[in-house]
Amino acid sequence: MKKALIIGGSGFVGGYLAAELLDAGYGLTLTTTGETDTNIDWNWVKLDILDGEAIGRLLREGAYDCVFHLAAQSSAAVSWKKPALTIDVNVQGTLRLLEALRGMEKPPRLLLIGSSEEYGAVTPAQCPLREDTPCHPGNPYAVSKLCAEELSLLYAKAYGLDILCTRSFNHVGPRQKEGFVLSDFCRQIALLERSEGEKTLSVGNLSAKRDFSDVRDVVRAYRLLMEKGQSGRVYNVGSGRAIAVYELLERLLALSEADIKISTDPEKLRPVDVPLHVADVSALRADTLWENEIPLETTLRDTLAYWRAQVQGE
Ligand code: A2R
Repeated sequence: MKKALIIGGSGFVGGYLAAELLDAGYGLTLTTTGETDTNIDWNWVKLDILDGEAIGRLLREGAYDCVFHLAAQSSAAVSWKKPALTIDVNVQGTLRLLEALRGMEKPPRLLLIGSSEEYGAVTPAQCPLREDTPCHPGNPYAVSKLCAEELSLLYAKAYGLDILCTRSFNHVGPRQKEGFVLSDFCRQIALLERSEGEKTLSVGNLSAKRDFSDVRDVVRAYRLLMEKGQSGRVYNVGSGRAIAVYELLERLLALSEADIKISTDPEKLRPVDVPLHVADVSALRADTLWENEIPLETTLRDTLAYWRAQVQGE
């Protein structure tokens, strides 16, 4: 049985990745900075990624075959408010992990999870974005992710480490936190469905087109990359299809019986919003035979159902 470690297992993606790996027969350990007595069926370890000694100990004692590095300050919006924390966790944390790996006799394979935010301001003519498209990160989170990726590729080359990286496009689904567009829409709709009087949903820029995938498809791509991906390379993970945010909203509203109006909130408009981000996923497909399987309709229904359950009692 292959032994896997998920660093940052307690977040949105970690839970889905854990289920994917357990289903595929992996032995699994997950890290959290918080309490380890929740989800008692799973093997939790407490870890702060900034504690280099603790990472080294965990890797040596666990003798893992593979490590999925998910731990991050994962919000671009928060990164404007907390740039130092973002750089600490995303860059310094990754560096601590790389240092621990290079000190090992038989280091495990590492999959570093990056973000499409690394591409930043690109023109529609550059889409679909290939992994060799120049990156122009437009917020501290994007800078931190690109820096972590560059460090990882450098360590892979310099020290012969077995590392591969993703640039993951928008992934969505039940349990994603507020502050991400689909969760925000679903939560508002669920609350409005329970409210009296006029129902108005507040939105930001609806014209931006993004590449949305279901998180359950995304974690399958992570497992397949770990099993079949080429060492030392970066892979886009996305659907390869762009959908306008207004279309996402229209399709969600069609799933609700409530009569909901839309109003634009200037606070939610970004000073610079890139009109189109869509992935070229030919490398991921060629190397892993991965395809998106879950239709967007299913993702929208499941996420709205999750938020309807969440807001009960609010
Ligand atoms: O604090 P916890 O137990 O919630 O752990 C979070 C972990 N994390 C850390 N782990 C170790 N040391 C730290 N100093 C530290 N700070 C945060 O990162 C949690 O398990 C995870 C982040 O979860 P989410 O915010 O829900 O991110 P999500 O959506 O699961 O994204 C996974 C990856 C990230 O690298 C994103 O940047 C990328 O996918 O898009």
